[in-house]
Amino acid sequence: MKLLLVGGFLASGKTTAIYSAAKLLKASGRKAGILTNDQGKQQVDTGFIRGKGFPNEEVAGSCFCCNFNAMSGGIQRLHEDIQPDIIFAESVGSCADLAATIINPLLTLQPDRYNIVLSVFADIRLLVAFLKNEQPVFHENVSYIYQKQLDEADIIVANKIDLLSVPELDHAKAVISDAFPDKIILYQNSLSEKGIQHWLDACENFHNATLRPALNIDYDKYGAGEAELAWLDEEVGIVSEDKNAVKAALLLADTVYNKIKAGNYPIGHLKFLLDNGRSQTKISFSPFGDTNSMEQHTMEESAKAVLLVNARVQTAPQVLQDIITEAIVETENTTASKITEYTTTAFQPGYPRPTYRIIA
Ligand SMILES: Nc1nc2c(ncn2[C@@H]2O[C@H](COP(=O)(O)OP(=O)(O)O)[C@@H](O)[C@H]2O)c(=O)[nH]1
Ligand SMILES: [Mg+2]
Repeated sequence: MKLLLVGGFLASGKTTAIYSAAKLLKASGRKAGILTNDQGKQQVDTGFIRGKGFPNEEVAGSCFCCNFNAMSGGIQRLHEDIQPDIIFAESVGSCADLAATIINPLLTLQPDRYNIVLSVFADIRLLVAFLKNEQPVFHENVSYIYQKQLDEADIIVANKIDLLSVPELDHAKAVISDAFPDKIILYQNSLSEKGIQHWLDACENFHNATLRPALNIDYDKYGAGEAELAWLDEEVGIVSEDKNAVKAALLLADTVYNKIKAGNYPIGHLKFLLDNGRSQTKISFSPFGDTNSMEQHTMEESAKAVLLVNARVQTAPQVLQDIITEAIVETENTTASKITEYTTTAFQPGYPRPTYRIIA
């Protein structure tokens, strides 16, 4: 079974690429199953993938490596339920050491079953800034995770090349190929079918059934990196007598983003799933995210909407909780809407304790 394990930092474009690849495969009569993952329990990515109608299993409340059995169970269920040609498994963006904790255990437990490729995605702008060590965006322990993710890749996907000019891309290619002379590197635009097809072809052509070498990783530093980041998951309901619940939801998203920016808290990924009862849209702000959701989205207006917030930001959980509370009050006042918090959790990921760690 072909298992495409898709790792890489927060907001690097993993879900976008998986969704586009699954669509392409479907168009050519092939079936994809998708396993989503996050330490949070209410995942924008899971809602997005299910909303698009793709077969999905989810590992929630833990990364894959710390709940290996949930991950392998999810793969097994996808296999039994839909007999997919390919399974995509997207690991949470703060996770590293996947070769030793996921690939090697799968290859050891069922040696003849899996044909695994680990693609590690990176936003090409962040990758170049990281490699040139220019004004680090994140704490050094977070950057440590970033480095370790790249070190163990079978394929590095330097993504979002459409956001660079031709000279910038040439420069980026020189910096990246210099840093990873022995790796397969794809320079990709995941918004283009051609880019996605090229990635799928590279994964199809990659074969390595042997145990991967051990990554030299200091778990205390890795754990400290994860602890620098705060997670907030919150679902709110918006009711508007003036039938502008969508506008209120978009304003809430922008207000949360602007407050995080104003506090200078580096954004790993700030994402929202907006549902007006008839359709859904995903809104994303990344470390370089200067997207304004009000300009981007033209969803049909509605008297009611539900907004799921997933914020992964370098700060303390309470800071995120306060920001969302303030943003709700401001949005209610500006739009004359009523916003109810249905569920909320804010936390830091715990120390990584993998179920298995098998080294070659
Ligand atoms: N311009 C551009 N944006 C991209 C590309 N790939 C992903 N994105 C955007 O990057 C953001 C984060 O993408 P997502 O797939 O959710 O990242 P993940 O956290 O790694 O799963 C979203 O706004 C995507 O639309 C790309 O190749 N080009
Ligand atoms: Mg994702």
